[in-house]
Amino acid sequence: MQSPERFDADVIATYGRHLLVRDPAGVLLKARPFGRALDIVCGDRVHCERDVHAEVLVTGVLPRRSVLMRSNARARSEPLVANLSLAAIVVAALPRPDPFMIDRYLCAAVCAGLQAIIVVNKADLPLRAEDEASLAELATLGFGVYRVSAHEGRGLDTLALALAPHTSVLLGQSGVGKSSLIQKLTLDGTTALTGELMRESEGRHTTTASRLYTCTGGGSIIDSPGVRDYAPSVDQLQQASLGFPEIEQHAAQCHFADCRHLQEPRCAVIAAVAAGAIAPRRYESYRRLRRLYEQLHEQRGPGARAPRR
Ligand SMILES: Nc1nc2c(ncn2[C@@H]2O[C@H](COP(=O)(O)OP(=O)(O)OP(=O)(O)O)[C@@H](O)[C@H]2O)c(=O)[nH]1
Ligand SMILES: [Mg+2]
Ligand SMILES: [Zn+2]
Repeated sequence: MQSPERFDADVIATYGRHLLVRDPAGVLLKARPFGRALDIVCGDRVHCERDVHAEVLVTGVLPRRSVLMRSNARARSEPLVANLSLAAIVVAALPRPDPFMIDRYLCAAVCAGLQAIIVVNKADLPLRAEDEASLAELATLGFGVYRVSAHEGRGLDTLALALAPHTSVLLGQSGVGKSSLIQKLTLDGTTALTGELMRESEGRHTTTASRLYTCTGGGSIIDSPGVRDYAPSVDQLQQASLGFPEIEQHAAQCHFADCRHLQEPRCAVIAAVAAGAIAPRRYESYRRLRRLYEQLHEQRGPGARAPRR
Protein backbone atom coordinates (compact mmCIF):
# COMPACT_ATOMS: atom_id res chain seq x y z
CA MET A 1 0.00 0.00 0.00
CA GLN A 2 1.17 3.51 -0.78
CA SER A 3 2.36 5.36 2.33
CA PRO A 4 0.39 8.49 3.22
CA GLU A 5 1.75 11.92 2.31
CA ARG A 6 3.09 13.62 5.44
CA PHE A 7 3.70 17.35 6.02
CA ASP A 8 3.66 20.00 8.75
CA ALA A 9 1.12 22.81 8.63
CA ASP A 10 -0.05 25.91 10.51
CA VAL A 11 -3.47 25.93 12.10
CA ILE A 12 -5.35 28.93 10.71
CA ALA A 13 -8.67 28.32 12.46
CA THR A 14 -10.53 25.75 14.51
CA TYR A 15 -14.29 25.29 14.74
CA GLY A 16 -14.81 22.41 17.11
CA ARG A 17 -13.35 19.34 15.43
CA HIS A 18 -13.11 21.10 12.05
CA LEU A 19 -9.72 22.62 11.38
CA LEU A 20 -8.38 24.88 8.67
CA VAL A 21 -4.64 24.41 8.12
CA ARG A 22 -2.10 26.00 5.77
CA ASP A 23 0.32 23.60 4.08
CA PRO A 24 3.98 24.47 3.25
CA ALA A 25 2.91 25.73 -0.19
CA GLY A 26 0.49 28.18 1.47
CA VAL A 27 -2.63 26.26 0.44
CA LEU A 28 -5.52 26.24 2.92
CA LEU A 29 -6.88 22.77 3.61
CA LYS A 30 -9.71 21.42 5.70
CA ALA A 31 -8.46 18.93 8.25
CA ARG A 32 -9.56 17.06 11.33
CA PRO A 33 -7.74 15.78 14.38
CA PHE A 34 -6.88 12.09 14.42
CA GLY A 35 -7.86 10.91 17.89
CA ARG A 36 -9.69 12.61 20.73
CA ALA A 37 -6.70 13.56 22.83
CA LEU A 38 -5.42 16.37 20.64
CA ASP A 39 -6.13 19.87 21.92
CA ILE A 40 -5.47 22.07 18.91
CA VAL A 41 -5.72 25.86 18.80
CA CYS A 42 -5.22 28.63 16.28
CA GLY A 43 -1.50 29.27 15.77
CA ASP A 44 -0.49 25.68 16.46
CA ARG A 45 1.96 23.94 14.17
CA VAL A 46 0.84 20.39 13.47
CA HIS A 47 1.88 17.13 11.83
CA CYS A 48 -0.52 16.16 9.04
CA GLU A 49 -1.18 13.08 6.95
CA ARG A 50 -3.23 12.91 3.78
CA ASP A 51 -5.03 9.58 3.81
CA VAL A 52 -6.14 7.46 0.85
CA HIS A 53 -9.39 9.44 0.59
CA ALA A 54 -7.32 12.66 0.31
CA GLU A 55 -8.62 13.70 3.71
CA VAL A 56 -6.14 15.61 5.87
CA LEU A 57 -5.67 14.26 9.37
CA VAL A 58 -3.77 16.05 12.11
CA THR A 59 -1.70 13.45 13.95
CA GLY A 60 0.25 15.60 16.37
CA VAL A 61 0.96 19.09 17.69
CA LEU A 62 4.53 20.37 17.58
CA PRO A 63 5.90 21.85 20.84
CA ARG A 64 4.49 25.35 21.39
CA ARG A 65 6.85 28.31 21.71
CA SER A 66 4.18 30.06 23.75
CA VAL A 67 0.54 29.67 24.62
CA LEU A 68 -2.06 32.09 25.93
CA MET A 69 -4.47 30.33 28.27
CA ARG A 70 -7.65 30.99 30.16
CA SER A 71 -9.49 29.37 33.04
CA ASN A 72 -12.77 27.82 31.98
CA ALA A 73 -15.97 27.61 34.04
CA ARG A 74 -14.59 24.57 35.89
CA ALA A 75 -11.38 26.46 36.73
CA ARG A 76 -9.36 24.29 34.36
CA SER A 77 -6.74 25.81 32.09
CA GLU A 78 -7.54 25.91 28.40
CA PRO A 79 -5.23 27.07 25.60
CA LEU A 80 -6.66 29.94 23.51
CA VAL A 81 -3.95 30.59 20.90
CA ALA A 82 -0.42 29.31 20.45
CA ASN A 83 3.01 30.32 19.12
CA LEU A 84 2.49 34.05 19.43
CA SER A 85 4.93 36.67 20.67
CA LEU A 86 2.67 39.66 21.20
CA ALA A 87 -0.77 40.27 22.69
CA ALA A 88 -2.58 43.44 21.62
CA ILE A 89 -5.43 44.35 23.94
CA VAL A 90 -7.92 46.40 21.97
CA VAL A 91 -10.07 48.99 23.73
CA ALA A 92 -12.32 51.81 22.51
CA ALA A 93 -14.43 54.65 23.86
CA LEU A 94 -17.41 52.39 23.14
CA PRO A 95 -17.99 49.81 24.55
CA ARG A 96 -16.45 51.43 27.62
CA PRO A 97 -13.13 49.89 28.67
CA ASP A 98 -13.05 47.65 31.73
CA PRO A 99 -9.64 48.45 33.26
CA PHE A 100 -9.72 45.31 35.41
CA MET A 101 -10.18 43.13 32.35
CA ILE A 102 -7.34 44.94 30.57
CA ASP A 103 -5.13 44.21 33.58
CA ARG A 104 -6.09 40.52 33.56
CA TYR A 105 -5.17 40.25 29.88
CA LEU A 106 -1.88 42.05 30.55
CA CYS A 107 -1.06 39.69 33.43
CA ALA A 108 -1.84 36.62 31.33
CA ALA A 109 0.31 37.93 28.48
CA VAL A 110 3.23 38.80 30.77
CA CYS A 111 3.05 35.39 32.47
CA ALA A 112 2.90 33.65 29.08
CA GLY A 113 6.15 35.44 28.15
CA LEU A 114 4.53 37.67 25.54
CA GLN A 115 5.07 41.32 24.79
CA ALA A 116 1.84 43.22 25.49
CA ILE A 117 0.49 46.45 24.01
CA ILE A 118 -2.78 48.38 24.22
CA VAL A 119 -4.50 49.42 21.02
CA VAL A 120 -7.01 52.23 21.50
CA ASN A 121 -9.29 51.94 18.49
CA LYS A 122 -12.02 54.40 17.47
CA ALA A 123 -9.64 57.32 18.08
CA ASP A 124 -12.33 59.31 16.23
CA LEU A 125 -14.39 59.10 19.45
CA PRO A 126 -13.27 60.81 22.68
CA LEU A 127 -12.29 58.68 25.69
CA ARG A 128 -13.47 59.60 29.18
CA ALA A 129 -10.93 61.24 31.47
CA GLU A 130 -10.83 58.26 33.86
CA ASP A 131 -10.15 55.87 30.98
CA GLU A 132 -7.35 58.16 29.79
CA ALA A 133 -5.95 58.09 33.33
CA SER A 134 -5.82 54.28 33.46
CA LEU A 135 -4.16 54.18 30.03
CA ALA A 136 -1.56 56.68 31.27
CA GLU A 137 -0.82 54.35 34.23
CA LEU A 138 -0.23 51.46 31.84
CA ALA A 139 2.02 53.56 29.60
CA THR A 140 4.11 54.47 32.68
CA LEU A 141 4.60 50.75 33.34
CA GLY A 142 6.09 50.35 29.87
CA PHE A 143 3.15 48.94 27.93
CA GLY A 144 2.97 50.53 24.48
CA VAL A 145 -0.28 52.42 23.81
CA TYR A 146 -1.28 52.83 20.15
CA ARG A 147 -4.11 55.18 19.13
CA VAL A 148 -5.79 54.11 15.94
CA SER A 149 -9.02 54.37 14.02
CA ALA A 150 -9.99 51.52 11.71
CA HIS A 151 -12.64 53.82 10.21
CA GLU A 152 -10.38 56.81 9.52
CA GLY A 153 -7.17 54.83 8.97
CA ARG A 154 -5.44 56.87 11.65
CA GLY A 155 -2.34 55.35 13.35
CA LEU A 156 -2.46 52.15 11.34
CA ASP A 157 1.03 52.52 9.83
CA THR A 158 2.63 52.87 13.26
CA LEU A 159 0.66 49.90 14.56
CA ALA A 160 1.63 47.81 11.51
CA LEU A 161 5.30 48.53 12.25
CA ALA A 162 4.88 47.36 15.86
CA LEU A 163 3.17 44.16 14.71
CA ALA A 164 5.60 43.35 11.88
CA PRO A 165 8.12 41.27 13.88
CA HIS A 166 5.41 39.24 15.60
CA THR A 167 2.66 36.72 15.52
CA SER A 168 0.07 38.63 17.52
CA VAL A 169 -3.42 38.21 18.83
CA LEU A 170 -6.08 40.92 19.12
CA LEU A 171 -7.95 40.53 22.40
CA GLY A 172 -10.78 42.51 23.91
CA GLN A 173 -14.48 43.03 24.42
CA SER A 174 -16.97 42.48 21.64
CA GLY A 175 -17.46 45.59 19.53
CA VAL A 176 -14.14 47.36 20.09
CA GLY A 177 -13.24 46.82 16.42
CA LYS A 178 -10.80 43.89 16.35
CA SER A 179 -12.12 42.50 13.06
CA SER A 180 -12.33 46.01 11.57
CA LEU A 181 -8.61 46.42 12.35
CA ILE A 182 -7.80 42.98 10.89
CA GLN A 183 -9.55 44.02 7.70
CA LYS A 184 -7.29 47.09 7.44
CA LEU A 185 -4.01 45.46 8.51
CA THR A 186 -3.99 42.16 6.60
CA LEU A 187 -3.87 40.80 3.08
CA ASP A 188 -6.45 38.11 3.65
CA GLY A 189 -8.67 39.78 6.25
CA THR A 190 -11.23 41.14 3.83
CA THR A 191 -13.63 38.45 5.03
CA ALA A 192 -12.96 39.07 8.74
CA LEU A 193 -16.25 40.94 9.03
CA THR A 194 -18.37 38.78 6.76
CA GLY A 195 -16.74 35.33 6.61
CA GLU A 196 -17.90 31.97 7.87
CA LEU A 197 -16.54 32.71 11.34
CA MET A 198 -19.14 35.41 11.86
CA ARG A 199 -22.57 35.36 13.38
CA GLU A 200 -25.28 38.04 13.36
CA SER A 201 -25.71 39.29 16.88
CA GLU A 202 -27.78 42.29 17.94
CA GLY A 203 -27.86 43.45 14.34
CA ARG A 204 -24.13 43.30 13.74
CA HIS A 205 -21.47 40.77 12.89
CA THR A 206 -19.54 39.23 15.72
CA THR A 207 -16.55 36.88 15.49
CA THR A 208 -17.18 33.33 16.70
CA ALA A 209 -13.76 31.69 16.32
CA SER A 210 -10.12 32.76 16.25
CA ARG A 211 -8.41 32.97 12.89
CA LEU A 212 -4.86 33.71 11.79
CA TYR A 213 -4.24 36.32 9.07
CA THR A 214 -1.13 37.64 7.31
CA CYS A 215 -0.29 41.30 7.93
CA THR A 216 0.36 43.54 4.93
CA GLY A 217 3.30 45.13 6.75
CA GLY A 218 4.80 41.81 7.92
CA GLY A 219 3.94 39.35 10.67
CA SER A 220 0.77 37.42 11.37
CA ILE A 221 -2.21 38.33 13.48
CA ILE A 222 -5.00 36.37 15.09
CA ASP A 223 -8.53 37.78 15.32
CA SER A 224 -10.35 36.43 18.35
CA PRO A 225 -13.99 36.48 19.48
CA GLY A 226 -14.85 39.23 21.95
CA VAL A 227 -15.40 38.14 25.52
CA ARG A 228 -17.46 39.55 28.39
CA ASP A 229 -15.02 38.39 30.98
CA TYR A 230 -11.60 36.84 30.96
CA ALA A 231 -9.98 34.73 33.69
CA PRO A 232 -6.29 33.94 33.22
CA SER A 233 -5.08 30.40 33.78
CA VAL A 234 -4.09 29.88 37.42
CA ASP A 235 -1.41 27.43 36.27
CA GLN A 236 0.33 30.13 34.30
CA LEU A 237 0.17 33.15 36.64
CA GLN A 238 3.39 33.89 38.52
CA GLN A 239 2.58 33.39 42.18
CA ALA A 240 4.34 36.37 43.78
CA SER A 241 3.12 39.10 41.42
CA LEU A 242 0.42 37.46 39.26
CA GLY A 243 2.13 39.25 36.36
CA PHE A 244 1.85 42.87 37.61
CA PRO A 245 5.28 44.34 36.76
CA GLU A 246 5.16 46.95 39.55
CA ILE A 247 4.23 44.28 42.15
CA GLU A 248 7.07 42.11 40.87
CA GLN A 249 9.42 45.04 41.31
CA HIS A 250 8.65 45.34 45.05
CA ALA A 251 7.73 41.76 46.01
CA ALA A 252 11.32 40.66 46.57
CA GLN A 253 11.58 43.13 49.49
CA CYS A 254 8.55 41.72 51.37
CA HIS A 255 9.34 40.22 54.78
CA PHE A 256 7.67 36.90 54.02
CA ALA A 257 8.81 34.98 50.98
CA ASP A 258 5.23 33.79 50.35
CA CYS A 259 3.66 37.26 50.89
CA ARG A 260 0.35 37.74 49.03
CA HIS A 261 0.54 41.53 49.48
CA LEU A 262 -2.95 41.72 51.00
CA GLN A 263 -2.47 42.39 54.74
CA GLU A 264 0.80 40.69 55.61
CA PRO A 265 3.10 42.54 57.99
CA ARG A 266 6.14 44.29 56.49
CA CYS A 267 4.82 43.95 52.96
CA ALA A 268 6.90 46.05 50.55
CA VAL A 269 4.02 46.21 48.05
CA ILE A 270 1.58 47.70 50.58
CA ALA A 271 4.32 50.17 51.59
CA ALA A 272 4.83 51.11 47.92
CA VAL A 273 1.09 51.75 47.51
CA ALA A 274 1.11 53.96 50.63
CA ALA A 275 4.13 55.85 49.30
CA GLY A 276 2.43 56.47 45.94
CA ALA A 277 4.87 54.28 43.96
CA ILE A 278 2.09 51.87 42.91
CA ALA A 279 -1.18 53.27 41.53
CA PRO A 280 -4.12 52.52 43.88
CA ARG A 281 -6.31 51.39 40.96
CA ARG A 282 -3.70 48.88 39.82
CA TYR A 283 -3.33 47.62 43.39
CA GLU A 284 -7.11 47.19 43.62
CA SER A 285 -6.94 45.27 40.34
CA TYR A 286 -4.18 43.10 41.82
CA ARG A 287 -6.35 42.35 44.91
CA ARG A 288 -9.27 41.35 42.67
CA LEU A 289 -7.10 39.06 40.58
CA ARG A 290 -5.59 37.55 43.76
CA ARG A 291 -9.13 36.78 44.99
CA LEU A 292 -10.05 35.28 41.63
CA TYR A 293 -6.84 33.25 41.63
CA GLU A 294 -7.55 31.79 45.06
CA GLN A 295 -11.22 31.20 44.21
CA LEU A 296 -10.26 29.29 41.08
CA HIS A 297 -7.87 27.14 43.10
CA GLU A 298 -10.62 26.42 45.67
CA GLN A 299 -13.04 25.51 42.89
CA ARG A 300 -10.72 22.74 41.87
CA GLY A 301 -11.60 21.06 45.13
CA PRO A 302 -9.70 19.67 48.11
CA GLY A 303 -6.05 18.87 47.60
CA ALA A 304 -5.72 21.65 45.06
CA ARG A 305 -5.34 24.69 47.36
CA ALA A 306 -3.68 27.83 46.16
CA PRO A 307 0.03 27.31 46.59
CA ARG A 308 1.38 30.12 48.75
CA ARG A 309 4.44 30.37 46.59
N1 LIG B 1 -16.35 55.06 15.25
C1 LIG B 1 -15.65 53.96 14.94
N2 LIG B 1 -16.27 52.77 14.88
C2 LIG B 1 -15.53 51.69 14.55
C3 LIG B 1 -14.14 51.77 14.29
N3 LIG B 1 -13.67 50.52 14.05
C4 LIG B 1 -14.73 49.69 14.14
N4 LIG B 1 -15.87 50.39 14.42
C5 LIG B 1 -17.23 49.84 14.55
O1 LIG B 1 -17.31 49.07 15.73
C6 LIG B 1 -18.25 47.99 15.54
C7 LIG B 1 -17.64 46.66 15.94
O2 LIG B 1 -16.56 46.35 15.08
P1 LIG B 1 -15.98 44.89 14.94
O3 LIG B 1 -14.74 45.03 14.12
O4 LIG B 1 -17.00 43.92 14.51
O5 LIG B 1 -15.60 44.59 16.48
P2 LIG B 1 -14.97 43.25 17.09
O6 LIG B 1 -14.05 43.71 18.17
O7 LIG B 1 -14.40 42.42 16.02
O8 LIG B 1 -16.24 42.54 17.77
P3 LIG B 1 -16.45 40.95 18.06
O9 LIG B 1 -16.13 40.19 16.82
O10 LIG B 1 -17.88 40.84 18.47
O11 LIG B 1 -15.51 40.63 19.20
C8 LIG B 1 -18.66 48.03 14.08
O12 LIG B 1 -19.91 48.66 13.99
C9 LIG B 1 -17.57 48.87 13.44
O13 LIG B 1 -18.01 49.55 12.28
C10 LIG B 1 -13.51 53.07 14.35
O14 LIG B 1 -12.31 53.24 14.16
N5 LIG B 1 -14.32 54.11 14.69
MG1 LIG C 1 -14.71 40.45 15.47
ZN1 LIG D 1 4.03 41.68 50.08
